[in-house]
Amino acid sequence: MQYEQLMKKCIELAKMGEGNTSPNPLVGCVVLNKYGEEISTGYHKKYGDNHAERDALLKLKNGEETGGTLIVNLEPCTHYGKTPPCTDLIIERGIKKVVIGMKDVNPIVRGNGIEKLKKAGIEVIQDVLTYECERLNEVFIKNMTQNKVFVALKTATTLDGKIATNSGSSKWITSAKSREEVKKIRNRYDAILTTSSTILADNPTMAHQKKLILDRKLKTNLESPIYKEGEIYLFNETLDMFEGGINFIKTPVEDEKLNIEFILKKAFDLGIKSVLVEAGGHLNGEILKFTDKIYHFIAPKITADNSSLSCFDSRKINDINECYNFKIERVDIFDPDILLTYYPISK
Ligand code: AOF
Ligand code: ZN
Repeated sequence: MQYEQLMKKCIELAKMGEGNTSPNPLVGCVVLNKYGEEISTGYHKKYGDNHAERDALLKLKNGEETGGTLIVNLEPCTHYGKTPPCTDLIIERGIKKVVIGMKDVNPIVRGNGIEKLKKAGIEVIQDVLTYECERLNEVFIKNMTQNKVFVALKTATTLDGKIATNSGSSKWITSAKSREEVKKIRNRYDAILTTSSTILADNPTMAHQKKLILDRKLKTNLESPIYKEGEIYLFNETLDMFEGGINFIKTPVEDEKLNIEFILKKAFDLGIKSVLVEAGGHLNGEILKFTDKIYHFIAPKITADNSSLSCFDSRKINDINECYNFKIERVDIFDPDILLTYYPISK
């Protein structure tokens, strides 16, 4: 109980690295002296930089951490990677107690960190705010345990689940505040994923350093704003080449659709650990079964028009029990809209 507030602080510190640590985890750390007073904090700022524990400990120069406590959301590492093992530094600095949010899922660490600390006579307290720590590193966990890309999806709809009218009019359903939040969400993921239909309908820029574009028949104009910046991966049914700054990737087709499993596997092979899908109802519906998390903005508007376009639209079902089911994790307000964050129930 007494360490929950400090673990929350580690999580907040860790989030300062959001968008910069991939493929590594988000980690924050707090150090207390032997009297229980906070004397240092640290976090993993970007890939290749010091781990959070090292960042926090190296700020201390006078030995005031001797006999103290270190709180960290992820089990400290034991391997020589970009930096020497954090466990060694923790032991060297005379820390007496280590409080950990979750075990590391990285097979080269998993459990070894805890064991090494205990062998050195350090008291280890485990599983403090584990659920929150696991959510914080949900991308890292999926990558490490399943060797797959984490798929998040963002949609913005009216109260009746529509993303545009039948003629494609969609600007803007949600408020400027919501659209600002979308930029922050994008920053959490390695790449965005969209389709030719969205490009042809909205001609968006979708600022991001990596973009996966699904355009089976290469219908989009390569001069469109979306192609102007970032690394582009253009999944299509014919071309396999690198030209004009674009990676064309020939993709298998089934039922006149590009094979999504192939695309997601390819992305992972390319070192893309997470994607944010920002597309229309057809792709959203198709990719739903591969989706790990949904950000759903809802504006207090109703089209009351059945021919308006729906946010998930890829099949016909007869039995209501065939629905995809979710657990709503959060409700945030971006006045006057809400943002629902939800997860598929089976995950
Ligand atoms: C981090 N930051 O604060 C902690 C990590 O690529 P390396 O050599 O830096 O090692 C990355 C692994 O280290 C990572 O997969 C995780 O298991 C462990 N802990 N990593 O990047 C940190 N504490
Ligand atoms: Zn480490």
